[in-house]
Amino acid sequence: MACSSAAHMILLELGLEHEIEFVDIYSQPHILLKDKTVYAIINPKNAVPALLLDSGQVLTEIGVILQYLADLKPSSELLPAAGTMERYRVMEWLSFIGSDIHKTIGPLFNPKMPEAGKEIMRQNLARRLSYVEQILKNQKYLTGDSFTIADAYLFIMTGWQPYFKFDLGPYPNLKTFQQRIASRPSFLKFFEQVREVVHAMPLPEFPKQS
Ligand SMILES: N[C@@H](CCC(=O)N[C@@H](CS)C(=O)NCC(=O)O)C(=O)O
Repeated sequence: MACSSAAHMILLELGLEHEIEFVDIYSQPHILLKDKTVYAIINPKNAVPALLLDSGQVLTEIGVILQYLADLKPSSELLPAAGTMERYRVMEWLSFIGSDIHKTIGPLFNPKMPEAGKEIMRQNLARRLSYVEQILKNQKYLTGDSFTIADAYLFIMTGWQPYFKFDLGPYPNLKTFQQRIASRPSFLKFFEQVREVVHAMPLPEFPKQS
């Protein structure tokens, strides 16, 4: 259920042929579940996702991988054409989710992060999600009424909240957005594919939060 799940969902959304390798990012070093290959050999930055292309090149960074995939099938309309203002709007969201939401949530998973630091992160997150909540008041998705790769990314990020006990109660529009995407065939198929792995690898116990 890491951020890489957004790429997995988009692969299914686009119907692109692919293989998924699961990575245990709780083990040190991180390893591939399949054969215990040390993951840093594939991505020296040691973070998922990494996309191995037919050319042999490895592409990393979720915001870029999502654009790369969507550009393979422009007819899917998951991402407007390069150079258009609509495209920059999606990129604007990808950047905001990546730097201001994703990296605010990450520390909440870290058992070594002091509670006071986590509280600051939760406050920052609340401020940023309030902005998202306002946007979703009058439209179904982040950039309007069409689902894009940015929605998949936000969906995976905010789907983490039961794990770090961040209450989505004050964000009813965001909750509706979550439910809307959770009923997409791509998510249902994704969940079917990861269910066994997720159940076999429960997340570590997180310290209780006030
Ligand atoms: N800059 C990377 C960050 C990806 C990232 O934070 N991945 C997390 C999972 S959501 C991870 O692999 N963490 C393991 C680690 O940092 O050791 C991106 O945007 O793709």
